[in-house]
Amino acid sequence: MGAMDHIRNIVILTGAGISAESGLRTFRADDGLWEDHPVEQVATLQGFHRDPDLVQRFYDERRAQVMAANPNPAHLALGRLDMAWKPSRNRGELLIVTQNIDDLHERGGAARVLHMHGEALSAWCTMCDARHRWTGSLRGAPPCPACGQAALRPDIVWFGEMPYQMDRIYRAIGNCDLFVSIGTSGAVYPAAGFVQEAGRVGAGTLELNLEESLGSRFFSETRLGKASEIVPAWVEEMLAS
Ligand code: BJW
Repeated sequence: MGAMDHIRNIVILTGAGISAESGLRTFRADDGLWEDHPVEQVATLQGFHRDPDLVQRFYDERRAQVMAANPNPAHLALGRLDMAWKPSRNRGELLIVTQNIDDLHERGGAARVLHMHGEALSAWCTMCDARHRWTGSLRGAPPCPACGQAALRPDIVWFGEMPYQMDRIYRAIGNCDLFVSIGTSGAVYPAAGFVQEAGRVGAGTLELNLEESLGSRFFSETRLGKASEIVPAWVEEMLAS
């Protein structure tokens, strides 16, 4: 990678691996979430229509797990970077694009966080389009607090649905000098394609992951290890540059 002092704008993509050490299961590991919850049952609109109760139960459990989890040193390090890396401090822009539905980046101190696959602690009304912070259960079709209809679903982007805020994400990638991917397997598009997009605009590309991923060959540098160790080390490097 080029000299760190040429880096101004940073985009950081995170996936389930960054929250693994907080006790939240990843998807594609042998003991991952998809092992006992088939994707097509719990992460598609068709699955939801077929058995809403099953899907609501799955996300009720995920919501409870998220609330019981705490940010780990990787979230906290990104929180420090987010606080420090600002144009007003002669650095540049920063955006954390997370595929995760947990709120551990926010609780780890980061403010510039975009949840491209939705949020566990949000319910979306399919009748009036309102979104509500939701910490309890969605089973039994509770009424939407805004319109009263029993039309709330988890505010989650399922397969075949458009991830959130794609324009903003591509704009940030188009302007970045460094793209960093943390704890994601590179199996799910469009997120898996961001590294190539960043490469096209001449940005440096760095992968921080436990093991080689499907996308490793697209990165200019890959560092392997636990997020709780390699993310704080990288953040210290950035803050010292
Ligand atoms: C550690 C660690 C530690 C472990 N430290 N690291 C192009 C080609 C083929 C198919 C498609 C394509 N473009 C789109 C598609 C379809 C589809 C798709 O990608 N399918 C693939 C499976 C091939 N994509 C979509 O449908 C997306 N929508 C879309 O493209 O819209 C456009 C469109 C719409 C309509 C018509 C036409 C086009 C939507 C994708 C939605 C994904 N949703 C999910 C579930 C919801 C959220 C939830 O329930 O939590 O999001 S799927 C699931 O996978 C979840 C995750 O965010 C996502 C990514 O997983 P992630 O984070 O990478 O986790 P893992 O488990 O895979 O990897 C963890 C990694 O961490 C591993 O590498 C470990 O080694 C590592 N790790 N411990 C560091 N301690």
